[in-house]
Amino acid sequence: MPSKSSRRRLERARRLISDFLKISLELETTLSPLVGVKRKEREIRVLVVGLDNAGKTTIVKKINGEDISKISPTLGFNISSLHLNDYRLNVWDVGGQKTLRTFWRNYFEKTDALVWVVDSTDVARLQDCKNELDVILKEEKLVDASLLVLANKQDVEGAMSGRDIAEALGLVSIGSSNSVSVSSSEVLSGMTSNSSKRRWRVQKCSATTGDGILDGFEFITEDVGSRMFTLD
Ligand SMILES: Nc1nc2c(ncn2[C@@H]2O[C@H](COP(=O)(O)OP(=O)(O)O)[C@@H](O)[C@H]2O)c(=O)[nH]1
Ligand SMILES: [Mg+2]
Repeated sequence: MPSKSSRRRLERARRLISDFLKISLELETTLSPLVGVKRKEREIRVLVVGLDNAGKTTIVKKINGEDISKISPTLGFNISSLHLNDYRLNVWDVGGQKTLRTFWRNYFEKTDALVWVVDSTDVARLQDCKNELDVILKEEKLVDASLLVLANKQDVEGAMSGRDIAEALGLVSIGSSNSVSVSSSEVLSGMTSNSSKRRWRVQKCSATTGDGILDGFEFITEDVGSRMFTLD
């Protein structure tokens, strides 16, 4: 149980984050001409979530070209910007520890794509990982967001395969291949089976070597791009 004072601190942090997000969203709306600019600039808002220790911060720092040798657990959030295929991806990395997961909903507003990072070596927490993903996928504000699952830490021997992870997360029903395609590099993709038309992809990657990360983000530019910017 967190102590009373740390609960108070968490509550204060939650309020601050929430106020900050409200102000930034209001600014975006008030300065309506900027919305036009936003469309021209082809901005995509990406939320990176997943259990703590999955490698979220390492992934975000790696795409930013930052030093990944000293990364400590994320208590608040990191924002970074990635230019890819004529899009600007604003990438939000949010702390994933159990006590911080209640803050995730502060970031859902206007999210175009969800990146769910999985530690492919953490078999013990795979069920926990599925449960948290199920909760987040039910969020009203995220029904249209594309889903990229990054099966991270593939550089570690014995890491689970993309298919193992897709099955464990319930994206692929075991023994069935309905609406799932598997490419030669073992990238799995499909649509979720609920009423939303969410497209997903499971991409193997390693934040340490950088392998697979940009391939995953390419899916976001393709999928969000085809949904949002077809009139441009
Ligand atoms: N071997 C390996 N370790 C990784 C990889 N990605 C992250 N890590 C390590 O996993 C730990 C947690 O990473 P971090 O980015 O803080 O995870 P977060 O809690 O999801 O933000 C750190 O010790 C990282 O160095 C990876 O692809 N391979
Ligand atoms: Mg982190």
